[in-house]
Amino acid sequence: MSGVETRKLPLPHDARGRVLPGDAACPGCPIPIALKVVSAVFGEKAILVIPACCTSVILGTYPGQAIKASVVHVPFASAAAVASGVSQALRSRGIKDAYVIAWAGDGGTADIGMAALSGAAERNEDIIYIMYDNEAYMNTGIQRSSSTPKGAWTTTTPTGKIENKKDVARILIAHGVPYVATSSIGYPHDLYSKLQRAKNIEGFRFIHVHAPCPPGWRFEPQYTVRVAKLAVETGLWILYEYHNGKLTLSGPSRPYIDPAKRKPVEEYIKLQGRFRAVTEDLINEIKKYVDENWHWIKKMSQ
Ligand SMILES: Cc1ncc(C[n+]2csc(CCOP(=O)(O)OP(=O)(O)O)c2C)c(N)n1
Ligand code: SF4
Ligand SMILES: [Mg+2]
Repeated sequence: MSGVETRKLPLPHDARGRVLPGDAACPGCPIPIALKVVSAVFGEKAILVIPACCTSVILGTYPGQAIKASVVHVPFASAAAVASGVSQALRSRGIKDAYVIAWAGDGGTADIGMAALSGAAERNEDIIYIMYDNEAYMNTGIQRSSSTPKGAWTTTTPTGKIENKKDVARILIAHGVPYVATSSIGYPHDLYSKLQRAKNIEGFRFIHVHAPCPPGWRFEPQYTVRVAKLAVETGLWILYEYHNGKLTLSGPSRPYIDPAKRKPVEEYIKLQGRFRAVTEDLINEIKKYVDENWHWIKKMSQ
């Protein structure tokens, strides 16, 4: 398709070997997919700082942990603060060949971790912050977060969430940090390129990874990647990078700047049981939300 980034970077062969089989993830979990890409870029030089979330359970504890990288398990609210401390400690010891990566869920980022995140961004700490967004507190039984989208069922929004999803990437752009990107587990090569770019930038880098969760979103485990791709193809999730004050739309999202090329949002919604109670009026509100987001993207990328 013209205008679409078709470059397929081979992911290093041993990436798979660094995220070990037999972890505690549910079938179809998006987290090991994203972690394999992170491992492909940073290998054993990654120091992952992980607050309480599904990933803490999936990876487990040393020496039985399911990834070949350093992992620091930290309290729920503290990922960005601890990552800042680890980064400063490495700097004071003159260690330059390690990458401090805060890896947190949407609850740990958009809600309880927001103060620490904002502080680290404002100080321009030399860390990479990756928010994997499964759009609810999954580890504790599917409670809504501020990143849950409008209309979605969770155990704390039994008739569907009323509010729109909080846009964390935009909040980080407003902090003026060197690098912000949105990504998706449905496009691992796009995520790979963004992590490579982030690796070579100094200061605070933020990457927001859309991560569909089969039990939490109520779809069958074989559809994880399909749901992730549909989010992009319907224009609901937009892939872009913000670097040096400039916003660039990423290859997989480029066709969808044209509303005529977007798939109907119903295609995304109907695959997920969490949207079962969504009405036609709500679908129209979701469509309006999609259009507003694209309007912002167009304005920012001019
Ligand atoms: C201060 C505090 N409050 C609540 C918890 C319980 N808790 C552990 S993980 C979690 C949910 C995390 O949600 P998210 O960050 O979205 O990650 P996910 O589980 O979805 O991967 C909660 C509420 C905790 N560990 N600490
Ligand atoms: S609840 Fe969702 S994010 Fe958590 S381990 Fe299961 S599939 Fe993965
Ligand atoms: Mg979550």
